[in-house]
Amino acid sequence: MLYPIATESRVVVDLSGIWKFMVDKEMEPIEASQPLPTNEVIAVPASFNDQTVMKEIREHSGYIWYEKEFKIAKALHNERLVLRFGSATHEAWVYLNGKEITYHKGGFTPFEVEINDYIVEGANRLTVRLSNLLDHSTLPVGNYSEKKDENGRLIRKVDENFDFFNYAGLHRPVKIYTTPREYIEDIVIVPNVDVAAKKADVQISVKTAGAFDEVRVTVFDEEGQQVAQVSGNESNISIENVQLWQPLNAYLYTARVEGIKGGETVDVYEELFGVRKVEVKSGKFLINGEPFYFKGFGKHEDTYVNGRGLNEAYNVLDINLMKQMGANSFRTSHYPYSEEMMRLCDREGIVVIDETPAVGLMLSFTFDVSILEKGDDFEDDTWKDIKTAEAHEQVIRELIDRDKNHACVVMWSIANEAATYSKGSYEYFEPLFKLARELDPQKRPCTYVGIMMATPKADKCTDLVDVIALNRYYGWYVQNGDLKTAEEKTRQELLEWQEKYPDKPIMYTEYGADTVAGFHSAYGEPFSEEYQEDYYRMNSKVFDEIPNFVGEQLWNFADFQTKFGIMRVQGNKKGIFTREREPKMVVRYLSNRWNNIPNLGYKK
Ligand code: BDP
Repeated sequence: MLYPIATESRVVVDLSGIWKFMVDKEMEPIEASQPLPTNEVIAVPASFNDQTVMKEIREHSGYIWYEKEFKIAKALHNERLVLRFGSATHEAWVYLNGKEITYHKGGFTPFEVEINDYIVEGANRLTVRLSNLLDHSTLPVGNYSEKKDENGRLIRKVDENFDFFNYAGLHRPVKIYTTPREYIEDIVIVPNVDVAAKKADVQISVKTAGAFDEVRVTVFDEEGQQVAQVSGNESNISIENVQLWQPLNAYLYTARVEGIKGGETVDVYEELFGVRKVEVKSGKFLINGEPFYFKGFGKHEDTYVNGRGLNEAYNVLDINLMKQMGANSFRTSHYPYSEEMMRLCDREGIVVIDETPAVGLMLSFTFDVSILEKGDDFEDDTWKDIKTAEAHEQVIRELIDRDKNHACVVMWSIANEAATYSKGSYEYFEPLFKLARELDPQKRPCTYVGIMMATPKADKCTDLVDVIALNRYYGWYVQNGDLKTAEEKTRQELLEWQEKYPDKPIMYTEYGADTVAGFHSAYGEPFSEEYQEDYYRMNSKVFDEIPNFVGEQLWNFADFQTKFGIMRVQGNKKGIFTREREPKMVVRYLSNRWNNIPNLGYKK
């Protein structure tokens, strides 16, 4: 799916700004045929939750309505008009001038609809009904319940089966873009690189709607110099002396695609792409033929006021903080991030592990791993109970369709902390991995991020992954305050993985300790800034001993909002930055470590 951009043939109208807003109390029906009966307002894009000061709105579970009027310039009425949502969390019914025109389920991927048939001259009324409900069939997974209050009103409740606040709303830009009636529908770019020869063959496939006499593809380098020009929906261009896209040293070519008819360019779209090669070989993760070492983070889209809504200033700041620390990568834990962030990472050379919103696929939880390790047939209710396969398949399709051309994406993460220690998990995941591998034109490595209980003995799905990605909390959730034992456990488990799967690279995709900024302890007690630093020093030491250990992505980049609970003090405090992005003490240690670890060739 193409990102909406303005070109010589396309116009983009941004519907960001102030919308009408109301929470649906479900007392009486709200008719989309009538203007929304409210004077409340809300900013888009953003989560609605933290813009309101009313607890019952902030924590509302159920339906929410948005509305905005817009006009379309007469000059555009003959163009194809497409309404596009960057995301709508989690489920959306869209009405234009009172008519339902589209529906989408899944809160982190874009969707669009042609609106020519519904547009009127003058004011158009766009109404969106959203649901923020989650259950055992959705991604993420929520525990849904309902009850009646004393007035007989239905109260719905979602108990997040995951550790982040269930922010909702129109989180990403809502735009109308135009194309000519005959247009470029999609572009697929697959670079094949011969690193030694400094040469690349780039396959470019163009999907068009309509009958063009010619589809012309012209590739430009960053200086705007033409590199190649070819014709056809399926073409192959060769780039000599190719400039590679490297971690923290990005280089982007531009493919200018034109649909030509009667000698005229009817439609034009420009897609940026990087040329790089990603492989997993003999326990190494190679980028452009060299062993890459991941240094970075699990993140969240989470900022004050905006909640999970797009916040481009924070995106830029976060990447600048990463670069200053010598970090080179992050994982889009635990859902696909905005397209704006992915474009920024392409341009900044930030390496991304791109994750689906499959989080919470686990209906039992224990740190007592001994019960799992007794035999091969541990089974909990997860895979009998959970009904997420359809949503999972849909989001894999949508995510790969959206992000397939991004140079920054080097691996897909199919899920975070699923019950892969339970019987039934392999049967659930095997078709999803197959699908992802089939769909990805660039054939990137795939993984899932494994939970602590899924030890080398207990995990049932490791055969499916290219990289063993582990979330481990030795020294925090277990052996809390005892870093000596935690160190032994860490070493022992990593060695066990390496021995069992000598060809699979191993990395940490989470490890961390809750730390209250400003809390100090002469004894290095848990929650203090001293403990956080000691914890990271201990882990680093072990990482450096393990040859196949190819990366450290800590948890979390910044403190973030979660649901309430006795384990959380206004959110999760494992950030190495506060939610405001003030550094905790450990940032100095990690900056020093990471600035001294090369991106490529650290562990030859
Ligand atoms: C892991 C989850 C992550 C949590 C983290 C934690 O993947 O979402 O925030 O642990 O407990 O289980 O801090």
